[in-house]
Amino acid sequence: MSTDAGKSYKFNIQNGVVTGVSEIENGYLKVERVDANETWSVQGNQVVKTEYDDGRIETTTYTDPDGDGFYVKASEVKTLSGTGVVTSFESHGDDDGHVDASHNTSDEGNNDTDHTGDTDHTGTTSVEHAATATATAQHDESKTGGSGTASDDHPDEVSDGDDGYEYHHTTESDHELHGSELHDSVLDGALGDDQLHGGTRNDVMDGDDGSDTLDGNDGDDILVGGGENDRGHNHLNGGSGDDVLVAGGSKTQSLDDFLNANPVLSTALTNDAKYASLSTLVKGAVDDSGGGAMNTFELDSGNGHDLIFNFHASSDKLEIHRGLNGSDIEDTASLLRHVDVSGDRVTIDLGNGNSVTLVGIDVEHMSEANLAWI
Ligand SMILES: [Ca+2]
Ligand SMILES: [Ca+2]
Ligand SMILES: [Ca+2]
Ligand SMILES: [Ca+2]
Repeated sequence: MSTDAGKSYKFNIQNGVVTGVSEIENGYLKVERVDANETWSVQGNQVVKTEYDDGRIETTTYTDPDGDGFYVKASEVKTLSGTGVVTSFESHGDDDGHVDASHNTSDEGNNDTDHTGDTDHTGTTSVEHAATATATAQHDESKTGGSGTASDDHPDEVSDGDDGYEYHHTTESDHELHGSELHDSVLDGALGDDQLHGGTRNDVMDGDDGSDTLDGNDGDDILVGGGENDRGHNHLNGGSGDDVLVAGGSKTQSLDDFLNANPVLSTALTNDAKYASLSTLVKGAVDDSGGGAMNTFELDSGNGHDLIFNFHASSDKLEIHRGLNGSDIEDTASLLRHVDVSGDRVTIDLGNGNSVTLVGIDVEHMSEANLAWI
């Protein structure tokens, strides 16, 4: 959160146990009380705080990139207690221990051991996602992908979950589903080529196999092109709001590295029935090839702060509207002026307070072939 800007932390660590916490803010050191609802642990060179608050588990990771004993907050993941549903995922940038409270953007600092404290990043791109505010513990709808054949009766079934979501399913091939304007929706594609249109609320959409078109519309949405066996050509557009977009096709090595470094996120994605394709993807084998899937992520004006996961440098593309947000982004050269690379993350400032961050990607193999322009 922005209130964390300007803060760093010092930990007393004895025999691998955190025995004291101090917070340094604007040069002042303050000894923090360790509340009963929080536990601290040392994991490698990271310190992890787990806090239970109002039904939520908040896991905060602190890193000390330059080894000077002053830690900074690297990431913060909130999940619903008992369900593992991620309600908020946030990475904080601070590569070299200094923070500038006057900025509200910075590059991502999570897991950036190879980051060399580079030069011109301007603050903190804090990407925050709060799409899934409710639990799905009771929802045991296990998406099988179906047979791909049309169902006789209700190809477009709608049901109210007891989790606040309205569930839209289809067992019919090449179907079109529309989310609700009143409720958060789950749009569940089948094996064919589906068109999934989110409503204005926070939707969860999963294309599954086939060449799917996913349009999140307003709200903070989660869009998944398909699982690890997806061979489709998927087109994903989060729309406005802060969306999480996941490429269909095989799991990349760098995504796996990222998930391993963020087990809370991995567990949440694996457990939640709403992410059926993603769950198989998380558990699947690493194969950077993409397996023949092609995913296109369309970026237009006012996209908010989107996160893209499982981007395959071999086959996936960002499709960028020229001059979006009134920016000077017109081609590769102008785009590169807006790109900030931090470890296996690439953040592009798309202008006017909008950005996209590709998380856990194979930066070395990215090329112009990963860009398309419209
Ligand atoms: Ca599909
Ligand atoms: Ca698909
Ligand atoms: Ca939506
Ligand atoms: Ca968006």
